[in-house]
Amino acid sequence: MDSPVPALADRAAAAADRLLAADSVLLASHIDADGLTSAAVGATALERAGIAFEVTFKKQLDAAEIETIANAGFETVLFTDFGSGQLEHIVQHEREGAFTPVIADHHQPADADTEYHVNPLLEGIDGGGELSGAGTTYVLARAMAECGSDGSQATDGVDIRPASSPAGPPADPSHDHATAGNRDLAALAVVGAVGDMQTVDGELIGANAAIAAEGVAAGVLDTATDLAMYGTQTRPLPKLLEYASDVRIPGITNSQSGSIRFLEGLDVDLRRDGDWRTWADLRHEERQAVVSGLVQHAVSRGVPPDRINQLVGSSYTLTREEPGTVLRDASEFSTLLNATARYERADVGLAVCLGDRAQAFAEAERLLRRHRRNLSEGLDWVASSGVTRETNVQWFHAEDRIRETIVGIVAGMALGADGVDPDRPIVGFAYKTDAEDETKVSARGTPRLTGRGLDLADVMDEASSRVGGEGGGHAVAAGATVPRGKESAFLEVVDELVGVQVGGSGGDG
Ligand SMILES: [Mn+2]
Repeated sequence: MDSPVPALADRAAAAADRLLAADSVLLASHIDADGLTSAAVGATALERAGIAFEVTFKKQLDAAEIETIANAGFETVLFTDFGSGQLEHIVQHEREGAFTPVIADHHQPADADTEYHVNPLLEGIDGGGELSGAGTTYVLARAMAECGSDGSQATDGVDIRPASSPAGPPADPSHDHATAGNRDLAALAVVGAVGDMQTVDGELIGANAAIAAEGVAAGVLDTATDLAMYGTQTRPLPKLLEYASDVRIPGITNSQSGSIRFLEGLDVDLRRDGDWRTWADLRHEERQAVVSGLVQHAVSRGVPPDRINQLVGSSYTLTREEPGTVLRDASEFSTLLNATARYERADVGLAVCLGDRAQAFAEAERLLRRHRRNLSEGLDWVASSGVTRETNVQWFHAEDRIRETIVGIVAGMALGADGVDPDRPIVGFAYKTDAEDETKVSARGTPRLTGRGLDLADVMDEASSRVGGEGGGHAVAAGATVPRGKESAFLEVVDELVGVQVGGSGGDG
C-alpha cells in the first residue's frame, strides 16, 4: 500500500472505502487555515471520485452543532480537523442511526471510538507537531485515489462507460498527472500544517515532511532553505525586515528608517524604477548578500548565535501559483485563509483553495487588507493608550475597540512595541461580540519566558475557572472567556500564578 504516512494506511484505507461507498457526504470542517485546507482536500477527493457532497464549517463542534449535522439528512458525515475530541457526542448519533461518521483529525480523541477514524495520535504520531488536519485529510485523499484507481470508479468525474474503452488497460493520461493519485493536494496539506504553526525550528518534520516531499515529487511544491521571514512574496524589502519580529534585530526590527538604512548600506541595488523590490524578486546572489549582511548586523548588535540561526528556515513555495502573490508562499497563503475565517467568510477561503482566482480571490485579498488595517489600528490603540503593569504581567482592556477575534494577535504584536516590556507576559481583554455578558481574554508570552517556566495555558485555565469562566491553549499563547466585570479578579489570579511559574517578581531591572 502506497501511503505518505504508512502508520495510517490501514485506517485511511478503511475510511476511504466507506466514503467511496457513500451516496452523498456532508463534509464538516473547522474554520481556520488548517480546517479550510482540510475541507478543500476532502472536497476535491470526493469530487474526483464522483461522490455528491456538501460542505459546512463550524467555529467549534459542540453537542448542539453535532445535532444540527445529524438533522441535515446525510447518511455519511466526514469530519475534518475536528471530530476526534467530540466523539462521545458523535457516536451517540451514530448509534441512533443518524449517520455514519468518518473522521480525519489530529486533535486529542475523546474517550470513545468509531470505526472510520484517521488520527495520527492513534498511531503514536504527534498530532501537534508532525501532522495537521489537512495532512490527515490528505492521507485519506491519497487512499481514496488508490481505492478508486484499481476499481471501477471514474476518477475524473466524467461518466466513462467501460464498454466503450478499447480492449486492454486504457492508456489513461491522468496517471501522468499529479491529480491521479491526489498528490497535487499535498500543496494544500502543507498550507494547513504551516497555518497550524507546525513548523519546528523553521521546517516541517515527520509526517508533514513526508507529505511535502510528495508535493515536491508531484511538481506542485518547492522547498528551499531561505530567509525565515513572513511576506517574502508580497512585502517590499524594508517592510519585510521591519515587521519580522521572530528574531529581534536591534536597529532593524520595528524600525522603518533602520531597515531602509540597512538595505541602502548593502552593495546591491534593491530597487526597481525607484520602488523597493520584494524578496521573491531577488536573484540568488542578491538574497545571499542580504542574508549575510543581516547576519553580520545581528552579530554586531549582540544577537545570540542560536537566535541568528533562526533567521533561516525552510520555505514552501506553491509552484503552480503566480509568483509575487500571497498564494505562492505557504505561510502567506495560510494567513490569507485565516483572514477569511476570522471574518466568517469560510466560503471565500474554501473557494480560493479550490482554485478560484477571480472573484473569491479578490474578496479574500480585500478581507486580508481589512484584517491588516484592523491589526494596525488595534496596535496603534494599544501604543497610544498604553499597557498597565502589574507585578508579573502587563495588560490592556480594549473593550469594543479591538475585535475579540484579533485581540490575541494584537497582544502578541504589542510585545515588540515601544513602551511595552518585551520580557513580561501580556494579557489583552476585549468584549465578546456574540455574548454581552462575557469578555474574551488573550495572553501572550515569549519562548524566553516559557523557558523560565511560564505556561499560559495553565494560567488561563486556572484563573478563568476561579471566576466562573473557561480557558486554555498553549504555554506561549493562550486564551479564556470570563464573565464581564470579573476582569480585575481574574487578573489578580493571573498575576499571582505567573509569579509562581517564572519565580517571583523580578524583571524590572
Ligand atoms: Mn488543525
